[in-house]
Amino acid sequence: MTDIPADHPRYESLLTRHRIEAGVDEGITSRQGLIAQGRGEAFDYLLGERTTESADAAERAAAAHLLLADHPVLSINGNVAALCPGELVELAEVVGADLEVNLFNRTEERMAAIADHLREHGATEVKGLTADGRIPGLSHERAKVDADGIGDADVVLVPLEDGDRAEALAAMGKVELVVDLNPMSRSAQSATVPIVDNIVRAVPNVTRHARELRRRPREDLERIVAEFDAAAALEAAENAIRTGAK
Ligand code: PTJ
Repeated sequence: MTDIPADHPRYESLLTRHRIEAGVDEGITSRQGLIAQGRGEAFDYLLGERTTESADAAERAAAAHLLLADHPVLSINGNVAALCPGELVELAEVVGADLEVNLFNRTEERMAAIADHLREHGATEVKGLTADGRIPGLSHERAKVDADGIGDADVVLVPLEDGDRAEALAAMGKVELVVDLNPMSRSAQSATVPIVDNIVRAVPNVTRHARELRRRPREDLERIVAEFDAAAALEAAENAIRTGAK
């Protein structure tokens, strides 16, 4: 693999791409994950590869939801595991969430490889391998969840999710925090909180907000959640793509 010079104008983007390639080589990321990454990169390029003001507000609202939750769960797929495993473990610790491996293209080998990878990055418990729960309305493999994980969660962070599954999870009545660079995707459209930002920037920023908010009274968190407007966030993201607005 060629070294990327740190002064390359798209250094971060190329580094992220290499993490996905390594994920495929290690059996963590699916080959379809490469295509998903390409789609994401195109939107990130149009967004200026930065966290917009509206994405930052969504990340703050997501942090408030996670802190208010009775049982928050962070759903991990093959792309997310390759891109920011340590950052997800840290967020789970700060908000007291479970980590659950939940794959679109589920194989036992990838489930185990991702769970091991998360443990190597500090996770103590990783859910998803029991698979004794189901998401109603989806075909067999894609529907599998842990009954005491996503099955029981009231708030779920679902990054880079297929639209179909995001909608099915939302239909279960869960508060769904979606990270997706495409504001027009069905996942972003069905989210309680759509975060239109790159997962590598979004997760550390949700953690930063959670650290800042965790000592605040419950009423403050409830107000942040109530004031968040998902439709306005999607509109602001689309506007940022079209006009370059902050
Ligand atoms: O590991 P698996 O088997 O669960 O499969 C995961 C993928 C991502 C392959 C699967 O869920 C899939 O096919 O997803 P889609 O339908 O391609 O959707 C992925 C969405 O995530 C697209 O809207 C992309 O724009 C967006 N996306 C891609 N990379 C990033 C991203 N959003 C935020 N950060 C990224 N780095």
